[in-house]
Amino acid sequence: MSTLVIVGSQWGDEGKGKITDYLAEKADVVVRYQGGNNAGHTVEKNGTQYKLHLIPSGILYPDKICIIGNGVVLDPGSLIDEINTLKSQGISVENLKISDRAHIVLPYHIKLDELEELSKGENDIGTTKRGIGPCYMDKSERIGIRTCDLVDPQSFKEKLMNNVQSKNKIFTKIYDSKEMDFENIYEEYMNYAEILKPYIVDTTSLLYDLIKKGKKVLFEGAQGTLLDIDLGTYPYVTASHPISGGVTVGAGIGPTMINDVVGVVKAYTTRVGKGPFPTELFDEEGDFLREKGHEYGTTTGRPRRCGWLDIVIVNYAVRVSGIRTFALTKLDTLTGLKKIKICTGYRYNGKIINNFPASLKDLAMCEPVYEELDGWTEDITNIKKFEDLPQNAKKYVERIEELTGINASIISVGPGREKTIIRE
Ligand code: 2SA
Ligand code: GDP
Ligand code: MG
Repeated sequence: MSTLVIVGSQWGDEGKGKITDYLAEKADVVVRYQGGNNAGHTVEKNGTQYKLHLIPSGILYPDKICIIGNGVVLDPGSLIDEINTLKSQGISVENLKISDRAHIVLPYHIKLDELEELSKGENDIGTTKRGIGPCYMDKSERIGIRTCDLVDPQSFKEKLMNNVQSKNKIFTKIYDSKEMDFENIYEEYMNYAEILKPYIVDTTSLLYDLIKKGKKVLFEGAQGTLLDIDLGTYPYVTASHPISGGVTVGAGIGPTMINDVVGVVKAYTTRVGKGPFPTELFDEEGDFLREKGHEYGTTTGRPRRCGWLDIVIVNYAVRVSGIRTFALTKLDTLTGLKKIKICTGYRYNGKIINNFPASLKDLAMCEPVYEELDGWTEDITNIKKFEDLPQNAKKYVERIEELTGINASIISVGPGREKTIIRE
């Protein structure tokens, strides 16, 4: 049995897509287990960039099975666009499988996401406005509509009718907004059902059989540890479980079937959306990271907030996801900086703490404690062996390893597959 979880160790956009695509070469199956088309995973092959939102980052290999698990919230229109875009780029989606238990995102979820954000004013979360939170809300409220309902016109009609009626009350009475039209949504989604039907299967039994047969499976996390609804910087989080524990419920397998966890760590930190970010930079060094690292949202295009690497956060991710090895990405972005800082702890009430606090009030009182390392100027994007990296780049990686007790077994120095250093 060989299964590996690929989890984001910060606030997302660590390069999970690149690492999943890289590791998928030696795998048989790639599974998404949470989130929806809020995610934007970029994969680069032979200079062409592919932006994936719902489809697992194994899709560029024609022989890999790509599974959208039950824990994903699926916007059918967005998925069909993604399928069509991939097909137009010559990528086969024949091996795509969609869980019959995945909840579907409906237009009223998107409208609610927009209205809720607007009504929060200054206190908005900074969501991607893809309807993700409201869809998971319906799931918890037990009024959600799943893919198995979508392909059952009678069941879909009844559930949709009830939901449109209740959502319309919210739109008109709470938000003073317009009603949505049931017929339009029904027709649109019946078309989607027709297109997606062939892909919809019981993915939990499929996955179980594949693992039992010894197939190699990757579980591709979306977003990151600090965006987890339970363990992230609540309420500035997404509505799902990006951490490795999310795999069991989101893919429908038992914890005994998970063999290993790799944490994807960006060599610095970014965050898109609102919420605390202790090592955020507001100066030209922050701008340097944003421009050199092209730190703009893959889904929304929003500029990402940038800051130094925060070891408190990374160690927290190691603990809550059981990370055993790192894939350290975007080391090349740091090239050219004279000095590079690493946050090794927080100063809180005159003491140094190393644990990430639950309360945002406490977090606001935390001041990062930095260690400063010398930078390097040499281009590292074509380096294939760790030994060949500039001395100071090696020192930076080794210091991260010392501070976390975890080895960076993969180091990424560029967006392409070939820009990857593997350490034996
Ligand atoms: P949501 O839409 O309800 O999940 O938003 C809640 C918070 O989760 C954050 N979030 C993300 N953070 C980083 N990357 C994400 N994907 C896109 C990307 C983001 C984009 O790859 O760049 O394009 O803006 C992602 N998805 C959700 C979000 O910013 C909120 O803080
Ligand atoms: P994900 O959501 O974790 O998959 O990350 P995104 O795709 O949203 O953002 C990561 C961005 O960095 C993408 O544009 C990738 O192509 C790019 N990227 C990934 N690894 C590297 C790397 O090592 N160096 C550089 N320069 N870019 C990288
Ligand atoms: Mg992303």
